[in-house]
Amino acid sequence: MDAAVHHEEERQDTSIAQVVNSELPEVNIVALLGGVGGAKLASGLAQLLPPERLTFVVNTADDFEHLGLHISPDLDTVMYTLAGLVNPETGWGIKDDTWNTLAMLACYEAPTWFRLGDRDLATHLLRSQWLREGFPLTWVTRQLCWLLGVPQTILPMSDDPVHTRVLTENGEIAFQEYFVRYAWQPRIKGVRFEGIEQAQPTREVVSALRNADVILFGPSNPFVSLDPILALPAMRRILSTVRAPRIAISPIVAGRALKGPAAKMMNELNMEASPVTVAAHYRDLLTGFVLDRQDVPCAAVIAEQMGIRTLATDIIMRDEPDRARLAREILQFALQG
Ligand code: FO1
Repeated sequence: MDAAVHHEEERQDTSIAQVVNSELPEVNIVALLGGVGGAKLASGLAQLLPPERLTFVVNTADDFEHLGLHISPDLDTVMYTLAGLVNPETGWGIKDDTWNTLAMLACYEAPTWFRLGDRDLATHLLRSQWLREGFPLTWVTRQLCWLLGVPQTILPMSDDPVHTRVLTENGEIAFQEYFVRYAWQPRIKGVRFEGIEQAQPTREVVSALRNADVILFGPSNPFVSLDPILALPAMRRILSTVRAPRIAISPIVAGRALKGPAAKMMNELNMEASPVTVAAHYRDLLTGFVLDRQDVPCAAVIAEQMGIRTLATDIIMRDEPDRARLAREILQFALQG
């Protein structure tokens, strides 16, 4: 490695150590997350900060009942990622899982479009049993995390059922049907969150947000991953009255989604697939916005038109060191504000 580059990296490492460990030892980070992008950011943060400083508030509107089991895909994606168990190829499910149950289900002509691995099934079996016994999802998630050795706090956004429904050109369908079964091909006309008016953010979520020193909005799909969290009663009011800096990370780079259908959805909803659209979507809740260097012209628009501070950097997380580097840059940016 070039000596100057090495020196620069050393300097950055020292400065984040100062920012995170000595200058501000009491930094509590809360990140609102959903899906694979959110899990990658969580793992970057987990490389930098002590676990007791990290709380991840995760979308549960993707949850659904399948073959009699309660599946919480976004919670599991974050949990498996932090446990070092996630399948690196898909970003969801368990690495080196086997598919014997799925093969047997196929023999019975049961639905196999939602691919449940043999090991992954254990999580759904146990979660479903505990929920049936009356334990809240927050408790179930804490138990699973503890048993898998995940020391950070993962909180479902709510213990109440919320279900994303996607309005397509062919009618309304459940989120996992849209996302997995139909591989997000139907054109969308809108989304709604069934049950959201009756659902409450949990006490744990509200308390984490009130005690946060920095609140991050992960690089997740704004419409189906973060909007369900933000649509919970009182959530927007809580977020706009806390003093902590609130920083969103763009899920869009150069007109394309980092993963999944965010850009396609924007096009179909007659919006430009751009970080400006994402920043405008959260506008009144944000104090800062992180976008990719490739979108640097958008930074000026966001800063000037919305009065939101911006950081342009490389936001594509290709590997573990990338995740830690981005997390570090985001925290430095947040804590400068
Ligand atoms: N995503 C897929 O694209 N295909 C699948 O078959 C699939 C199965 C699956 C099983 C368990 C789990 O926890 C997640 C799974 N996912 C699958 C991912 C998941 O449904 C989506 O990534 C999220 O809901 C969107 O955030």
